[in-house]
Amino acid sequence: MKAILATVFCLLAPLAWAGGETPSNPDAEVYFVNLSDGDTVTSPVTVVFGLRGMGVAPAGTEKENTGHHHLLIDRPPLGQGEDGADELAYGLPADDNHLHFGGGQTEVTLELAPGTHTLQLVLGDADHVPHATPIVSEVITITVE
Ligand SMILES: [Cu+2]
Repeated sequence: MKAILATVFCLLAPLAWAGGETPSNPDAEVYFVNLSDGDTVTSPVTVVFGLRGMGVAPAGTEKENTGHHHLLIDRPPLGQGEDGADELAYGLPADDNHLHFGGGQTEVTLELAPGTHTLQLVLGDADHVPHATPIVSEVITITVE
């Protein structure tokens, strides 16, 4: 039984960390256009999403090398945290820490409380699942005055 379980985990683990099933352009990049790690800003904060090497398409669009933006706020980097592996395999939740831009939007203006906040951009496929390989930005920390 132990041997069988070990085999199952060996098969599943690489898949879970590889993202979903939609292939990405592994050279694609998602990035913050107007913010850098360590910036101090005032609320409301406009965040502009940059993407090169792939295209933006609304959620539900099954088109090669496209996806829609997600903004992760104040949570561990994609793939980490309690639900990290599940998010890579099955998709991102939608809540205050996970904003979806399923209309194909490329910027947002946020009300953020004073203090420090982390932000990370993640591209998701038609079903909100990160691609294989996942296209993610660096995690930046900003301070809201
Ligand atoms: Cu989404």
